[in-house]
Amino acid sequence: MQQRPDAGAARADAGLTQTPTQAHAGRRRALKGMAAGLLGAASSQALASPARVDADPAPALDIAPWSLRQGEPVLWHPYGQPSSHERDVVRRSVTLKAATPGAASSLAPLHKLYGTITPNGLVFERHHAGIPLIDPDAHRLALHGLVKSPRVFTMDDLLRFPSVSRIHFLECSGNTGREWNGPSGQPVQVTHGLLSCCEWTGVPLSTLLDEVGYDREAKWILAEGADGAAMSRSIPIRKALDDALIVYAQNGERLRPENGYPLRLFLPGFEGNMSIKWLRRLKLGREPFMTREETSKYTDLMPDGRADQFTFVMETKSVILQPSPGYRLRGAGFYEISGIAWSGRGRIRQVDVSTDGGRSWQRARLDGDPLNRALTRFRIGWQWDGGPARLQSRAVDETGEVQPTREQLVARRGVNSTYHYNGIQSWKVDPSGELSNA
Ligand SMILES: Nc1nc2c(c(=O)[nH]1)N[C@H]1C(S)=C(S)[C@@H](COP(=O)(O)O)O[C@H]1N2
Ligand SMILES: [Mo]
Repeated sequence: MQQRPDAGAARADAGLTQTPTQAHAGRRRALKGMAAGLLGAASSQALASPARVDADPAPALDIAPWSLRQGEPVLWHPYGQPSSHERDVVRRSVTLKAATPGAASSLAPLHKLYGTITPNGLVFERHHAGIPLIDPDAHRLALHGLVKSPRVFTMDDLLRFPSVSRIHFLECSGNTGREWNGPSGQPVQVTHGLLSCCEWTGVPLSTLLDEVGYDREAKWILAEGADGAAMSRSIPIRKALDDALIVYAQNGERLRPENGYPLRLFLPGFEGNMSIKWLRRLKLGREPFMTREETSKYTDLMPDGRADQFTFVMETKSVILQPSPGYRLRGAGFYEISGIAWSGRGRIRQVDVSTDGGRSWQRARLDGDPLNRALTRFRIGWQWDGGPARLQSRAVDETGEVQPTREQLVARRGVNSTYHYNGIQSWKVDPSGELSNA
């Protein structure tokens, strides 16, 4: 066996060999910063040290078996995989009450995601007729209707156009729908998991419209998928010219089959349903096309029995992910509360957090500069006194739109709606440390 370099020296470089007294003093400094209740943005950062005050460092500095031998070879997994210890960080599926087995969705494990980008293997899925496995060489995108020169593009054609990469969230308008009638008892993966955020790469739709010379009479575009559901929606031309993308890559690699490979439409901030996957056709017309998905479905039934149609924008919303139901707090003391906020109207301006069910609020700190129509991470320190608590977050976007309480939402829209629920979410904390959606 090979001789190891001096492990102690290597660890001293990494700053891990503090004497117990040094560690103790540092810890005391950190603890002094802890006021009662929520800790504001400035003070909380220094407090998140997980080290135990009286821990004896000696056993922890023993050499572990994996430090004494060669590790797995390079290309252990030619396509990398998470640690086997993260086996439970997976999408969960829900089969919907539908006549076909392909009508299903899977939910992203938001409670185990820590930044704002959803890894490709964990992006939520919503299919109306399963996942078509498409040969990219055989795939075509037709652009026709009110245009000067109709065109059929191959994937190779599309890859030659000037491209952009942008970070945006994608949310199904059915997300959080089960909270309309009050707390569902479900954890955040189930209540909010029809949500992801990726870096999307493709061609601006406006570029393709210029290419075919669109007629100024055209006000709507029909987008149609190549799946068995032939999913189709009408897109206002204004959105198409503004920020719509014809996407072929997510998070740096080509789209996954379940997210639209080889080509999808992407409409930033609009309900997920309109971002047609496996895109095969765009047809320009004067009127909306009144497809099944925008007449019978994806409309919002109001208390007076009428339905709102073409409710495209996903409203201002936020949710606490850590901690959330499934987590258990281990005793009174410091915790960081962290979650995500987003708005289909633009950037997140502010997120406030309450630990007393909305009686008092404190401003959370936002990571970096919030991006347009993307998830924004918020964080705030919390000193739990060990008593009952109720954690809530409330987002405000750059247009001044404030995330409503469930009561405010119900007063405006009744409880007939399925889609577009963006109410403030509440996690109950028991003195035992157990969290629940109650
Ligand atoms: N062709 C096609 N496009 C589709 C769908 C579909 O079933 N077929 N589902 C829509 C719905 S309802 C949503 S919420 C999003 C989900 O995208 P994702 O599966 O990549 O998360 O795709 C939309 N585009
Ligand atoms: Mo959806």
